[in-house]
Amino acid sequence: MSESIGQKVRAESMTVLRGALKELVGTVVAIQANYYSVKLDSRFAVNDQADELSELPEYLLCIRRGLLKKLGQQIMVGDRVSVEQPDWQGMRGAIAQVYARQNSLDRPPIANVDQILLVFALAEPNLDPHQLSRFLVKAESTRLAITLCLNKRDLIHEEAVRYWQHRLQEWGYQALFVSVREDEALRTALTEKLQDNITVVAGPSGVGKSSLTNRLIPEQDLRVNTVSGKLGRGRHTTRHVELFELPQGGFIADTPGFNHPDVDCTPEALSDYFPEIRQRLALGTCQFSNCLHKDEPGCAVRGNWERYEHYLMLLAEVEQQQHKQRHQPDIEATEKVKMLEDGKVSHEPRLEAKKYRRTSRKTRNQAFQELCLDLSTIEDLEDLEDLEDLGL
Ligand SMILES: Nc1nc2c(ncn2[C@@H]2O[C@H](COP(=O)(O)OP(=O)(O)O)[C@@H](O)[C@H]2O)c(=O)[nH]1
Ligand SMILES: [Mg+2]
Ligand SMILES: [Zn+2]
Repeated sequence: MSESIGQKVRAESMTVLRGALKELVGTVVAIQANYYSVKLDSRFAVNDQADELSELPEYLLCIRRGLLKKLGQQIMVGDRVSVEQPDWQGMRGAIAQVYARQNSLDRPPIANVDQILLVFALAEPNLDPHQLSRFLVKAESTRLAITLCLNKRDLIHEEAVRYWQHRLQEWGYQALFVSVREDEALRTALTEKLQDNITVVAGPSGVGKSSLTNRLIPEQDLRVNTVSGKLGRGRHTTRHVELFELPQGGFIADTPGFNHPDVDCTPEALSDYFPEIRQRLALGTCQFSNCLHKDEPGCAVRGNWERYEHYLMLLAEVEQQQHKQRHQPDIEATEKVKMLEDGKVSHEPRLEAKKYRRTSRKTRNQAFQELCLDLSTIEDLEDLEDLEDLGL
């Protein structure tokens, strides 16, 4: 009647934008020294004088507010933060608040990770089922969601693709088959998995992790996104952890590859990292609650499934590790010394406690560290505050 739909929508979006801009919120995408590159959630603000929408810079180079420093509040890549005192012209700001983290990983140091994109190649290098299993178990032990992506589809026949598809389905994984080199629609194929998530890419070297990441990020973002660029340093060093924004929303971080992750969980935890075992235990229970599914009677897991053999091999490996740890000369760590009522001292092995201990966050972080290997922690150059005095 009076208002056109267009006007109404515009008025509503202005209200939303006004609301959003009461607090500037964004995601930390890179850190260097005491500078934090923050990707803002909203790209537009209402210009007060003209009452018009004006476009803002997407990224602000921020320092940390003094109070956060005093509180010892660390800021990580992936953190959600609020920004104050924006200087739109100079594209600067100050981080005033860090929102609670959903999770955080030690290496690479990234907060609020939603999933691991595990990349393997179907050929060059050949897909080794044992290596894939090892990576999958390692990834599962972080408890993050896993997307398995098999690359270099262009190098093998369609028949072989179907073969792997079926085989991995039996393992409990719905893998994506792609060719980073040839798929025109690569981005579309991955959109659903990556959209609005923080994804960390992992996998052996040479499988196409960096090629994949680079294909997904628009060229101009590779340039503007970076703190190091603004500080006049090189963009891509291995020590540098950086989230790149995806056109469809969400962020992705590449990691360097390596080939043989250590599986270092307890023997009791291992079964939880196999979808096939989880599935079997959902349908039936083993006779013994502490069943390791090896040769115990009444086991619901043991059987004729492909990766049972992988499970047994990894179980032997983690049992051996545990055995080594228990027989370390450090008695304090492996024995519980107890004073008995009659004054005698008993030495109990600490086995029981360990056995029923759940995988700690620490262990999961370590798992992730090894999965992504040698991205060293960014040195937090807290002492170099004087750079701020230079007006940076
Ligand atoms: N044939 C083929 N080669 C690819 C594909 N994706 C990547 N490569 C090649 O695989 C090699 C390793 O790629 P890179 O991205 O460096 O692997 P990363 O070590 O996992 O990061 C490079 O020579 C790429 O050009 C693909 O889909 N098909
Ligand atoms: Mg690489
Ligand atoms: Zn069992």
